[in-house]
Parts: sequence; structure tokens; C-alpha cells
Amino acid sequence: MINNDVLAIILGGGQGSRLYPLTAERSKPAVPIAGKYRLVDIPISNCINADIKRMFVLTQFNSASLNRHIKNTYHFSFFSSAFVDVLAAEQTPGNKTWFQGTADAVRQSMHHFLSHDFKYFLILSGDQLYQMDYQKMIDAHIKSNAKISIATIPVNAKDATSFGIMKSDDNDVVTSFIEKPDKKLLPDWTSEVSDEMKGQGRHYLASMGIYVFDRDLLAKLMENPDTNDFGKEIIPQSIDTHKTVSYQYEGYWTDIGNIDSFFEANIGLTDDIPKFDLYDKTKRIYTRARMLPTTKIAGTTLVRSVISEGCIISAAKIEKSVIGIRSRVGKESTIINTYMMGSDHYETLEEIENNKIKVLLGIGERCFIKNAIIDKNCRIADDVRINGGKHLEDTETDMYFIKDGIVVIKKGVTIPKGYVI
Ligand code: ADQ
Ligand code: ADP
Repeated sequence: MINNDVLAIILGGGQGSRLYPLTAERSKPAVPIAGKYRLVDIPISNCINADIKRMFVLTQFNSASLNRHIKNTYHFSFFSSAFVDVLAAEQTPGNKTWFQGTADAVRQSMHHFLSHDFKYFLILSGDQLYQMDYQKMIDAHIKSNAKISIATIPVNAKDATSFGIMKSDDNDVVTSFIEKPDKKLLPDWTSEVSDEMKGQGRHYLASMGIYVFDRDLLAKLMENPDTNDFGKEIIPQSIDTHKTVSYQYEGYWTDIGNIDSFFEANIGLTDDIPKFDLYDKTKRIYTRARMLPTTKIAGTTLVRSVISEGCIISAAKIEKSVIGIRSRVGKESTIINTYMMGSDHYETLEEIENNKIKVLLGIGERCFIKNAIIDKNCRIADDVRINGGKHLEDTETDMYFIKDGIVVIKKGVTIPKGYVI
């Protein structure tokens, strides 16, 4: 089945500074999450589960790994109109700049969209972890006769300053909107929320950055070249003139736009009952089928961890960690509260023999690693100690980057024997 009324646009990231250094060499949608997926798999899977099968991913630069991933993952039938297309900011003679913001990204790509037949634009953010049925939001949009719908979620005062906050009337029509309000302004922006939300102190109605627009309206709004951003300009300028409705969602939803929230979302998958459910057949998350061998584990104590396919693990202990595809961890090593992304390939025996620095892909022997993100294809030699935590100051070297106490080992680096962070 395919919903022919909806075209989905996935906003794949600005200059990616908030997820740096994970975005140093790849575009944001290609950042690996949960051991075997990529960020972009989340909105794409949500769309597929809602029969929305025509999608554009807008990104600042076209990385080889994003294209390879999309091309190798999302094969639709030859006879279907379904597709996932990546559109990168185009530097043309008349336009030498990158996308200036979310609305500018949509504007610059509008000619690609309008050649398709559809009634509604579904605008999605590329850096959120959630499983939402967009069809219900589209149905509510149609039923309420709205021109614009915004998915909303109640948040607490601490989070409210990072989101677009709105107020709505009894019919869920949005009456006012403020993008990322200052703390001082918050008392004026509380909303009536359910008792359950009240109990959790979530009194503010936040935009999830997920919008439904009538096709003709968005096409018209995009004719104004002075608006670059949905949250800062398009939405606040539209609510008085075009019926805008709040579609309230109370399921699990988290923004994973910075290192801290990205780390927490990944480690959260090791909870007894993770809030993000990868095991629900009706809300399946798709990714590339890699045909990897099973994981081999020898003598390791595993405590509440997620281990992906194709790993070779001889560690002493792995606790509260997510271990990505093709990871190798040597004897007597301990890994705690860490997201290891894994590797893109295995080393052949010949490569290992010819390796002059003698540091294999993965983690060596007798290492201790805590509170870290280890990007893909890293080589961590024997006896390395990485002890992340709030005692560490934010800093950057050629090998690693520390933010909020989380040590991020950069993609493909070699950490020499005995190194201590
Ligand atoms: P932010 O998440 O802060 O707030 P923004 O940085 O504009 O907004 O990002 C929205 C999405 O668009 C993200 O997925 C981002 O990666 C992507 N993006 C940003 N700039 C882009 C560009 N130039 N080209 C392509 N993609 C780009 C927004 C809303 C708030 C709302 C939060 C919810 O403005 O009102 O509360 O989302 O997360
Ligand atoms: P993923 O497997 O996570 O989707 P990519 O699509 O980015 O990752 O790349 C993985 C593929 O890249 C591997 O299956 C492998 O064929 C190839 N590859 C990448 N680097 C190397 C390398 N150094 N040696 C051999 N193959 C490599």
C-alpha cells in the first residue's frame, strides 16, 4: 500500500555542529545509532510504517556513506512509485551558499517536490528517536480542516527553552507560538495538559518540529525569499492567517541533536524495558540487511548490554553498553556505559600481518573504557584507559573530543598502547 496524498521531506541537518565530531566526515543522517542503524532510518521507517513511501532527505552535503546506505537499504518494487531520494544543497552559479535554515532547504528543493502528485507535505526532523503513526496526524489534519498541523508534546520548564512553545484553544487551534523562549518568559506559556503530564511537571506544549502543510500553502509561503526557518519565521508568521492545529502526542520522543542526548538515547536501549521499542513488529525500524555472521563471545560477563551482529568479543566485562556491528574487543578489557559503533569491514589475516603499527581494528586487551562513544573503524591498542565523566573538561585533540564528560573517539583513529584519557 502507498499513501498517494503525502510527500515526506526529512530535514537531514544543517552544518551538523551539534553532533560534531560524529558529523566531521559524514552527513548527519548517516550517523550510526543503536549498533546497526543510521539516524535517517528512524523517520524513513516511521514513514514506511504509515504507508508514506515517497521521501526526500535534504542534507548539506552528500556523503558517500549516506548514499550507499540509502541505495543499499530502501529497495522498493520496480512497479511502485515509492522512493527515497537524497537532495544535497546545490551550489549553482546563482547560489553559492548552503541551505540557510530548514525552510530555505525546502525552498531550494521545491522544484523537485512539485513535479510529484500529492496533497500534503509532511516535514520531518532527521534527529529524533520516536515511533509515531503519521497517518493519525494526517487524518487529524484533514478532519480539522487545518492548513498547517504541528505535532506537539508536553515538556517541563527545563526543556521548554530549547523548543518552539505554543498555546492552543479548546479545539487545538494554535493561538500563539514562540521559538525557544527565554527562561524569564516561561510563566506566560503554560498550557492545560493531561493529569499524567501534569504529574511529571510537563506544563509546556512544545513543537516536535514535525509539520503537515497543505501543498499549495507551503508552495506559496516558500515564494517569500526572506524566511529561512520554520520555527523562527514560517510558523509564528502563519498562525494568524492560516488555521494551524496542534496534534498532541504523548508517546516516547526524544531529540538527539547533541552529543549528550545522542549518548543517552543509545545507552537508554540497554534499559530493562527501553522506551524506544525495537522489538515491535508493527513499528519495525528498517536498516541495511548486511548478511553478517553471528556474534562470538568468549568468557565475557555481559550486564544489560546490546550486542550487534558480526562481533568477536573476548572482553572480561561489558556493562550498560551498546556494541555495534563487526566490533572486536580483546581479552581482559572492561567496557562500561559506552556506545561502540563498530567497523565497516573485517581485517584479513594478511592485513593484520602487514600492519606496521600492530594495532588491530577494535579494542585491544586489558583496556578500561567508560562513558565514551567510539566512532567506527577505531583501533584502540592494549592497556588503554578511557575514563569519561564530569571530572573531564570539554576539549579536543586529533584523536578525541570531550563534551559534557562524554569522550568521543573520532572515526578511524588509532589510540596507542597504554594511552590514558
Ligand atoms: P531545532 O531542532 O533547534 O528546533 P533546527 O536546528 O532548525 O531546529 O532543526 C530542525 C531539523 O532540521 C533537524 O533535524 C536539523 O538537523 C534539520 N536542519 C537544520 N538546518 C537544516 C538545513 N539547513 N538543511 C537541512 N536540514 C536542516 C526545531 C523547531 C522547534 C522545535 C524543535 C523540535 O524550530 O520549534 O521545538 O525543532 O526538535
Ligand atoms: P555499513 O555496513 O555500516 O552500512 P558502509 O555502507 O558505510 O557501512 O560501508 C560498509 C562497507 O564498506 C563494508 O561492507 C565494506 O564492503 C566496505 N568497506 C569500507 N571500508 C573498507 C575497507 N577499509 N576495507 C574493505 N572494505 C571496506
